[in-house]
Amino acid sequence: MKLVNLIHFDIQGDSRGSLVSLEQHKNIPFEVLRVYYIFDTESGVSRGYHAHSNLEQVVISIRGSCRFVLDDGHVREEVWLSSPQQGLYIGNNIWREMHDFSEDCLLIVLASDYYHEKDYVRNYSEFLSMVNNDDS
Ligand code: T46
Repeated sequence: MKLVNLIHFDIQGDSRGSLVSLEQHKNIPFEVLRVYYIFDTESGVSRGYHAHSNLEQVVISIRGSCRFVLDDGHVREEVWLSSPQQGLYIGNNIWREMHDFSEDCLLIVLASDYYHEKDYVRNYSEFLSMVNNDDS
C-alpha cells in the first residue's frame, strides 16, 4: 500500500467564497469519533514522532503549510500539506513526524477513535520491532 494517501476534497464555491464539507464514509473513509486542531506551532518546532496501533486519521492543512514525514518501518516518504482541498490519510502503524510549520499553519485532524495515550507508540525502536513482528 502507498504511504502517502491524499484525499481530494471538492470545493462548493460561489461568489461569497469557498466551502468544503467532510462526511464520514463519504470523503472521510471511517467513522469520525474525534476532531482536533493544531495551531500556533512555533517556528523550528517539530511534532509527532509516534505511531498509532489502532487509529485512522485524516489531516488537513486548512491554512498555511507543514511537511509530514511518514514511515512504515521500511520506507520513509514526505509530503507537504498546504491546501484545504487535500487530506492526508494515515492508517495504523505508520510513524509520523511534522516539520517546517508556517507561522499561520492550522491543521485540523479527524480521527476514528477517542484519545487513548495507550494507543501511541512514541519510541522509534519499539515501533520498528512492532512492525517487523507484524511482517513475520
Ligand atoms: C497525530 C498528529 C498528527 C489530548 O489530550 N487529546 C487529543 O486528542 C490529542 C491529539 C492530544 N492530547 C494531548 C496529549 C499531549 O499531552 O495533547 C498533547 C499534545 O499531543 P501530542 O504530543 O501527541 O501532539 P502531536 O502534535 O505530536 O501529535 C498529534 C496527535 O497526538 C497524533 O495522534 O497523529 O497530531
